[in-house]
Amino acid sequence: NKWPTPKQDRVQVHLFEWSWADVKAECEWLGKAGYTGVQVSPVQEDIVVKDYPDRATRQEPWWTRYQPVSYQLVSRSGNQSAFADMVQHCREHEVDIYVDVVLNHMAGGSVEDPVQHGRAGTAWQYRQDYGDLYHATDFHHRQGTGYAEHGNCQIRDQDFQGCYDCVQQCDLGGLADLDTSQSSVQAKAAQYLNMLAQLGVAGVRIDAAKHMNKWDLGNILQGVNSNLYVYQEVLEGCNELVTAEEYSGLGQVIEFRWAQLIRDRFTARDLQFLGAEYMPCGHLLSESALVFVENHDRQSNCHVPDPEAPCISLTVKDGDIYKVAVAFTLAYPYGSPQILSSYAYSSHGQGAPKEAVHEGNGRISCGREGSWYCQHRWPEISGMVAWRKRAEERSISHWWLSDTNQQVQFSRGAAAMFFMNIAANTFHGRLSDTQLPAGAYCNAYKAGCERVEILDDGLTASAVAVAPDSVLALHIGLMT
Ligand code: LAG
Repeated sequence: NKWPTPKQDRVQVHLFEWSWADVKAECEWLGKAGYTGVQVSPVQEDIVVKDYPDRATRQEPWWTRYQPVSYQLVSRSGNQSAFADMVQHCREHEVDIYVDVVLNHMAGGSVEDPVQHGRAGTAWQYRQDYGDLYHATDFHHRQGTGYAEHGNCQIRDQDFQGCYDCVQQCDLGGLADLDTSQSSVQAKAAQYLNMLAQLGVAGVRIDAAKHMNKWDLGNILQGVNSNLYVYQEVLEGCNELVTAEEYSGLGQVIEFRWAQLIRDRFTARDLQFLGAEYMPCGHLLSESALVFVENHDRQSNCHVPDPEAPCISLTVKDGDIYKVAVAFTLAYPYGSPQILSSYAYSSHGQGAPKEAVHEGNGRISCGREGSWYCQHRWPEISGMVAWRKRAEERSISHWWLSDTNQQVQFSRGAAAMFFMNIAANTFHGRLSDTQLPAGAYCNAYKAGCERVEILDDGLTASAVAVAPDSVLALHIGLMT
């Protein structure tokens, strides 16, 4: 298998907009906590935006990174040597680095735009030249809506249901759409991936994969001469012409329907119909799916109301119920989970904090006003990463749903037990058979040790109390 799929006990974190130095400083802790990979923001040269409203306190809008100018490794996060240094250091701590690669398009604009310079100084002009890398003939030129302004058609909402080729050949929001059917374009993309692999990168997220023909993408990946772990962004809505399933032969696919299911069930506060089989309009096989509760795009849609892109995920701003939903995603044996680690923002493109504050040990200081959330460090999340690791490949046993549909309990064999309460009141009672060996356990969802004793018959020795929107999670790796 050229593109190895990760085992189920893998959990990766997207350190959104972190610098290479900050990722490097985090890796030792990440490895110990059980994280096996980090997705970093796009690494290639991007556009420079000088004029933006909050430039006194914030970096440029995060989305500049999705507008490639060249494949040189120069970004806000650092240069190539800092990147290579991070990759090596993280590998030493058994943490893989995954790069978000943007192969569908180059930087956007309109045909009137003058020559500009990218972050590494590369001269580029919309659709005409991107340094020596791409020129006008490397892009799609398809008639249709928006052609006059952009020199190519623009993807319209109705295309998702009505025009398969438009989704893949027109521009995504003014971003110059590469004609990936050309072998010379494929070769350049493959060369970029090979360069990353050479530096020790273990995997790639393929940005906007839905907007590239799967055969073209397959050809690009054929040109890669090492074992890259591939996961593809195919934002499948229901009833769309381009489907997530089509891409599963090339690697994993980000399963947006999981995020949808999670949001639906947890906001309805009803834990019936919770499981892969209830995902809206189908689901990928577990080994093909990458699952998440929140991602960087969703955070922005949900935090900043956008009539054109309504909020369809739970996000960090939902508070305790979000933590429970992430914990459940980590406990449930479906797909490979990705945790988003982000910062608070209040407008769509808002950039990362300008000055990251650091702790004495060199790691980012989290949780300050306007700063990084560091969701991956929260005990509710990191404790569940360790839980998932202990559960290994075991499947679910003893699923129990309360009469009110607001508590669920299940085990992963005799290794791990998960109980969640999303009622407005504290749950008091003894748990049903946990399957666990007798002994004294700590709740993996909480910092410190909230002690729970399990008897020979797998039952709790006494009543437990689980607060509203909270979890009791036990595993054999956390006994006292
Ligand atoms: C993705 N997946 O398919 C990324 O997850 C998503 O974050 C990217 O959009 C998108 N595809 C393109 O790679 C982001 C922002 C957009 C932004 C774009 C390019 O969500 O808002 O567009 O990156 O920077 C921006 C402006 C647009 C403008 C466009 C072209 O917001 O108004 O039309 O640039 O100039």
